[in-house]
Amino acid sequence: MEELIKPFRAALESLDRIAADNVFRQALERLSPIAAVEQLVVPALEQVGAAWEDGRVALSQVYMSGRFCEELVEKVLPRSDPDRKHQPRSAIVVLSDYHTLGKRIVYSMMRAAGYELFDYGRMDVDELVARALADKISVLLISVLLLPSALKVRAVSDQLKAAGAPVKILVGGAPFLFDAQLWRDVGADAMGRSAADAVNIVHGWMGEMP
Ligand code: B12
Repeated sequence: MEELIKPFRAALESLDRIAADNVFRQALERLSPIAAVEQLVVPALEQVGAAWEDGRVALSQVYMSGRFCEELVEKVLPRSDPDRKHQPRSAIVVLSDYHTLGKRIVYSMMRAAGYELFDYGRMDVDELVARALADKISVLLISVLLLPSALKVRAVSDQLKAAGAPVKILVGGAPFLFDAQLWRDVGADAMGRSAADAVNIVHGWMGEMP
């Protein structure tokens, strides 16, 4: 897959949607859709992000790369699987910031693995707490890519605990990848590095739940 990352990234950075689509199709000839996303799309976007940090690409290129990838992912990841699992009431959300691609991938992967969960889209703390309580959520997946958003998980956790709601919080996204201790500091129950982690962790929790 390594050899496809370079041309895929080049296609993204030159805003060549057709070339990006072609490289993605080549990946799909060898890999499942979710594996193609995790092994091609995610590393390529990370490299585009790193190039932006070094001043080698413009923010507009990062933005368009994200948009192209969203379209590709939307086309190939299944929205549902008929073989649903018995499971705790679950929801996924982007807390406060506007980085939506990671959440979309985790959501699709969870659903492809047979989990049904609410997609809350993007919310701020108060709205999220109110909605999770109203929906009687037991497992809350939170995606953030900005550090200030990550720090807000603490308020979500505290408010849910104060309301006596036994909600397990699973977090993921860039700030938690940069700082391996951060998930504990903000009161989460676990951190996942990938969409596959999300499935495995929730599966593990199911065994512990009534
Ligand atoms: C694309 C991108 C954007 C796009 C977003 C487009 C979109 N629709 O999502 C745009 C251009 C809009 C953008 C804007 C900004 N961005 Co930006 N962006 C990125 C970039 C390059 C890639 C993010 C991405 O989509 N990756 C691909 C997805 C699939 O990966 P992912 O989100 O990490 O998700 C995977 C895992 O983390 C995990 N995961 C994610 N969520 C969850 C949840 C759970 C429960 C689990 C288990 C797992 C999990 O699974 C996913 C699949 O493998 C990152 C760089 C990086 N290293 O992450 C910066 C980055 C996140 N951005 C950053 C910044 C600073 C900004 C801006 C403030 C820039 C600016 N000055 O305007 C704005 C803020 C916008 C806002 N208010 O939210 C910083 C954040 C630093 C920080 N931690 O605080 C980063 C890290 C770049 C950097 N190193 O500086 N950005």
